[in-house]
Amino acid sequence: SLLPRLCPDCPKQSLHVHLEGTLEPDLKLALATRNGIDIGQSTVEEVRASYAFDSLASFLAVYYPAMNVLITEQDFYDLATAYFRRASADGVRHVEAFFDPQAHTSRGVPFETVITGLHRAAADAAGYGLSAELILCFLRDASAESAHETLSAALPYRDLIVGVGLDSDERGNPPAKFAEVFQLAREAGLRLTMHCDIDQVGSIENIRQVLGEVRVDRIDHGTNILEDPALVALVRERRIGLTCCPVSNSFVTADMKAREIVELLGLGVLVTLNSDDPAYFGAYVADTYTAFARQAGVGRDELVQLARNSFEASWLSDADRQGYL
Ligand code: ES4
Ligand code: ZN
Repeated sequence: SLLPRLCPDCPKQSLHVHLEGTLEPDLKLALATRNGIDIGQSTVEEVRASYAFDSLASFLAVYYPAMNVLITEQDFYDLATAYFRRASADGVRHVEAFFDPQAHTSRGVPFETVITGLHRAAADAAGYGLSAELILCFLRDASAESAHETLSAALPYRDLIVGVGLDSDERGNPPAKFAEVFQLAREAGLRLTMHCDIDQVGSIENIRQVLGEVRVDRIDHGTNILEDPALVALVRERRIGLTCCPVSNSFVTADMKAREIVELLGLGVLVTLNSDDPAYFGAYVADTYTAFARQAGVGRDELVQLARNSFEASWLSDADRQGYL
């Protein structure tokens, strides 16, 4: 049988984590106290009990209100620093982390407060052996106009972010809705990725859009690409990384997609394992590797390949990448 943790220390990268999804109950309570906010919960157990859901919609309904405790630059610093330190303990050497500025600017928190706190945490991570980059994620259930406004707010800080992504509720919000703002982001020198995970027949159309019209550099989730062998061949040849999140999938789709991940790995696609929202789904990166291996029935060799893939799929410069290999 498998060891409890198969790959606890093998070097890896974390390419699909939402920093707001790393808000652990103890930090949520501490920030609520610090900011004088009544969140209706006063113990870690109560907060943990509130982290309950069984679908994407019920998850998002818990996830966004929880962010109300994030107000000051220091709050964003503390959030990201707790994650970066935890990731470092899992053998993670490099993180490319999402943040959702619209979830904060819509509450009156300035973009500058968010980016300044997160960037300071990313810069300080070098002090404990981790490099960290930030990916600005647009909310796909907000308007394209709101995404444009967010990109405009971000451009003065362009050097503090490596790319842009797209998250939240995919249903009815296809990639093409954001093709123009993603094109502007590319012209500003940013890398592109989008969540593509909708769990229903016909979702392959969203994958066609991200690879065709939008021309992303990575796809977040994306295991349903297996529905079309021509698209599988395309991502393999373009070396487009798929940032899969099996434990997250097990919550919001009741399926880790382990069989699909193993199949894609066998086909030579650049699949990687990631934690998505570890404070909510209960697994950071090393535990995600272990949970996947158990479900998939694979061993250390496959996990090492997945960890290697995470280095190739990252947006490090080739020179920086060599330093890790
Ligand atoms: C997310 Cl699990 C999931 N799905 C879509 N958007 C998200 N943002 C954070 N977690
Ligand atoms: Zn995600």
